[in-house]
Amino acid sequence: MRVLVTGGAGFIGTNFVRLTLQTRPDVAVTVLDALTYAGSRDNLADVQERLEFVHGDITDATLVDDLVRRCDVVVHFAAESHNDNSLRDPSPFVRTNLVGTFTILEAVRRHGVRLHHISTDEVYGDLALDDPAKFTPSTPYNPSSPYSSTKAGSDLLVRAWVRSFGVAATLSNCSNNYGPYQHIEKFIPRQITNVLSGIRPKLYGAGENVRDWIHVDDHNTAVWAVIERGRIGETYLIGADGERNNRDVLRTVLELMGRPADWYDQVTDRVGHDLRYAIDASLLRSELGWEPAYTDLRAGLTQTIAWYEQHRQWWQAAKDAVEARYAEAGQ
Ligand code: NAD
Ligand code: TDX
Repeated sequence: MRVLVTGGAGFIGTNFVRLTLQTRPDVAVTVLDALTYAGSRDNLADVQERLEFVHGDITDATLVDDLVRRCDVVVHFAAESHNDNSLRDPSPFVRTNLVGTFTILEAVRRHGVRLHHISTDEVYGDLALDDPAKFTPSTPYNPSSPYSSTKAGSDLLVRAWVRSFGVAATLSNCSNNYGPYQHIEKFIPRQITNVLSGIRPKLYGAGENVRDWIHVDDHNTAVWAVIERGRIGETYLIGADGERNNRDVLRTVLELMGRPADWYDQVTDRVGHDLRYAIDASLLRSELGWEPAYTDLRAGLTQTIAWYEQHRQWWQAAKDAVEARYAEAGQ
């Protein structure tokens, strides 16, 4: 079986490719990635002999058609993925997340190729902090940001192509990932690399917003469960019951890194900041028999901190520019 992994040089895609090469020797991998600021070929340098790497854009219909024609399954990770960037400039989000997904859909439709579309819980909007409810596959779509609205639009395109054209697609909407290779613009790696650089961590507002954290490897084992055993047309929510508010996560990082619990700055809050995300993954667990391996966030954070300590050369060059961009927004 040949799998085409779009966005395979980004955070989750890199981990997906590495997991696939480790656990599925029969699977051949082609990566299609535009190598934006968020993707790097170096992420796959030590496994490059074992895959085909194509530097290209998912909106390039001719290229996408050729690659899709030669594979059995497309796993579609490629996206613009950061909310704060989408508030500064939404245009690449519309192009990649909407036009790019449309381009992939037209190619899988032409060639009858199976698609698994990767999405986010943010398409459902947010929950109140005191609401015991969680997101389920029937929660109405209500996205808040340019990022989440373009992901929501991409999901709706996939669903429509399943219904109207019989495209063989599955979808998954996952909660917040953490782990190795995550870009340092994101919350957890930003704070770890701040501490490693002697910079005080930056918490938006009071830090009461809740995210439902999952280790990236657990996300990717769930993606494989859906590819192998999921029902066509179905949406699977992926989460590992990891709800924590941002202040608690930051205090745990500070403690694990030997800093005082209050060694951080409260900075300008994100505009339209979603309050809480929480995933009900019972369909994934009951129907597909998936279970997460990382059930202890502290242990997962310890491993992640060690990775950033040991991979300074991976993030150091980007650090000043990322922090300068945040500083412009008072963050
Ligand atoms: P990322 O930003 O780290 O990586 C995105 C990758 O896509 C990069 O390698 C980039 O070069 C590539 N890319 C961007 N535009 C492209 C284009 N036009 N053509 C080809 N490649 C392009 O993102 P991530 O955090 O790894 O997220 C991957 C997917 O998972 C996204 O679809 C995202 O919405 C979804 N997701 C992420 C999370 C999370 O917590 N990070 C949670 C749920 C879902
Ligand atoms: O410096 C920061 N300080 C801070 O308090 C940053 C960068 C973030 N935050 C807060 C904002 C959020 O409440 O931390 C939380 C997590 O922020 P992000 O890492 O930017 O993630 P989020 O906006 O929740 O979206 C993430 O999860 C869902 C991914 O970036 C998306 O791609 C995914 O779809």
